[in-house]
Amino acid sequence: MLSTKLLQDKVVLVTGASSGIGAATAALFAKAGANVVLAARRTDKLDAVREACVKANNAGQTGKGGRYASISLDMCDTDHVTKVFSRLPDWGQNVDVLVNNAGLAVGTDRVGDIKADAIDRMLDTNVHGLIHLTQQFVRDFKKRNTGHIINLGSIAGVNSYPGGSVYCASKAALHSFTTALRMELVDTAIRVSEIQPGMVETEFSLVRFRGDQSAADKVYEGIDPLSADDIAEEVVWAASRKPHVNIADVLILPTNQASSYHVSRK
Ligand code: 8X3
Repeated sequence: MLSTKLLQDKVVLVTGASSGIGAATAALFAKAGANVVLAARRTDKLDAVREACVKANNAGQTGKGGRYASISLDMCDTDHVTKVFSRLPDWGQNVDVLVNNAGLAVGTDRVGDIKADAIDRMLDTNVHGLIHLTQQFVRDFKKRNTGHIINLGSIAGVNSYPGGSVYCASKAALHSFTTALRMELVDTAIRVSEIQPGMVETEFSLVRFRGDQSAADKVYEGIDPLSADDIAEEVVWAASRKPHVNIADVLILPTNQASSYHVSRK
């Protein structure tokens, strides 16, 4: 089994930690013996994630980590994002791994019909918020010449599709930003990774279809989609490699998905 030993007692900050990939990732870091700062807009949902972290840490039996903090982070509020350091706990001032997971898609409307608030929410969360937050940590990581930024991209950033113009553009922007950042930091010890999932069954589609469960279910009908845990494993794997190993890009798809357009349903 691959070791996650290098994560023991490290400090990890996960955005969008209240559900789905973020929550699963936080728990898996806790299991590996890391201390985790859970960041989300909906802090009321973080209590359950915190409990899951405690359980996972016990199950991991590393005897390490065990510190968790819940902080509010509204990715659409630039001022709130840029003051993130003031909300970090004392033990979490020196973050080792930043997982930029917060992101969403709103609607499948075609260009011409996309609601202004949907455009703003997607670009503010997936692009602007992520950039503002990353800037805070890059400054700090540079001072300490350490740190790892793991960005959650998407197959949608590789192949765009009709009805996904803004979401796809946001993930393509994330990809370009991540690639340029990796280049800028090439002469440092700071690592920059991007995990690009395909279809993952989480609240993602429910949010996209504004709470319409049957529309959300249709997305995954007849295929065996990825789970939040599948992606958490990739994130934790990337974060736990030796310092000279940078997992640059990981495209992770369900076996019956080959691209945004190639999906085989039973
Ligand atoms: C989500 C993947 O294919 O639904 O990032 O756009 S997809």
